[in-house]
Amino acid sequence: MRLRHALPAMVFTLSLAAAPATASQSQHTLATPDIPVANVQAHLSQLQTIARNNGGNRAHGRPGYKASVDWLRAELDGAGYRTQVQQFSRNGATGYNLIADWPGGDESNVVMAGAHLDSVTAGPGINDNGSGSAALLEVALTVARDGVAPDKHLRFGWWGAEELGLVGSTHYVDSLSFTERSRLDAYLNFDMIGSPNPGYFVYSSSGQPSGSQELEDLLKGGFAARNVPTEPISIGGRSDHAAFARAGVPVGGTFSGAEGWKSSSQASKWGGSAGVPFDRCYHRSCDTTSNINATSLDRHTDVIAHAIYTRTGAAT
Ligand code: DPN
Ligand code: CA
Ligand code: ZN
Repeated sequence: MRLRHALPAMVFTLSLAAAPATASQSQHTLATPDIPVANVQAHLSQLQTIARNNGGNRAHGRPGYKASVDWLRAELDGAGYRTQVQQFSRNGATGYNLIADWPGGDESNVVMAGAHLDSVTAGPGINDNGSGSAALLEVALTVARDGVAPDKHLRFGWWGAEELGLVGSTHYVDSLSFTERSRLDAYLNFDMIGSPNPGYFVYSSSGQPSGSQELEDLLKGGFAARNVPTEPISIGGRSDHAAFARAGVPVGGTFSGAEGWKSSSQASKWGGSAGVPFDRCYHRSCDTTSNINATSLDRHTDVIAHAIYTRTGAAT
């Protein structure tokens, strides 16, 4: 009799002890979110309105850039991010980086994702790079809505003056101490992800300083899970991952194509038109919300969320 009573008591004790572990585990195994593309498109409309109200662009040193930073910062502050605006100066004008930290996680293991927020002066810069900027904003808001508590610390960066030669991101990396740099576990870059004649490119880790096979596989795996074929691409020094790579931080990213032309084999696997650019409005006034392929924007955004949730330990 004693034994038969003792057994259920022991099971009861074990299950009590296991309960908190199960609760915290369920936070760590949150499914990768499926981000509604309409939310990302709404941010792009906002950026286009900001450009329209400020002389047609969101370029460094122009009022449309600062208005973009102010809007983005308010969105992130409202969601519970710790935000900072970092200033620099270039060509006689003040530039701004916006850094947003999600409170919590291991600050000696920081996963950082970034996108440049400035446009060229020719137009509103909705694909280049409203798209990467809006996708990161929506992923950040999703993290907040989900109440995600990742193992690693999560930080987002929106860079100024990329179009003048990667100025903002370089300034940010230069501003970090050796210790702060060594705490960066990864830097993921998103520059043009909604191209109207889209490709599905993942930054190649080979031949890229600080290229990371792990990050390349993580991003490729995100597309593969959605049955989207990818190609590796060598971006070299053409976007904001470059300064992080030089500092020895593992880098990766995705890209839907700029002025280059889609080949016929690319058109057969991805659809769209061969023999024309991925983005015929690259750096032109027609880079508006009409210059966005919603399927590309949706897929890249979902893959960004997958990579961020997985790399930080928010999802497994
Ligand atoms: N650096 C981009 C721009 O802002 O013009 C274009 C680009 C991005 C080109 C990534 C190639 C690869
Ligand atoms: Ca989606
Ligand atoms: Zn760009």
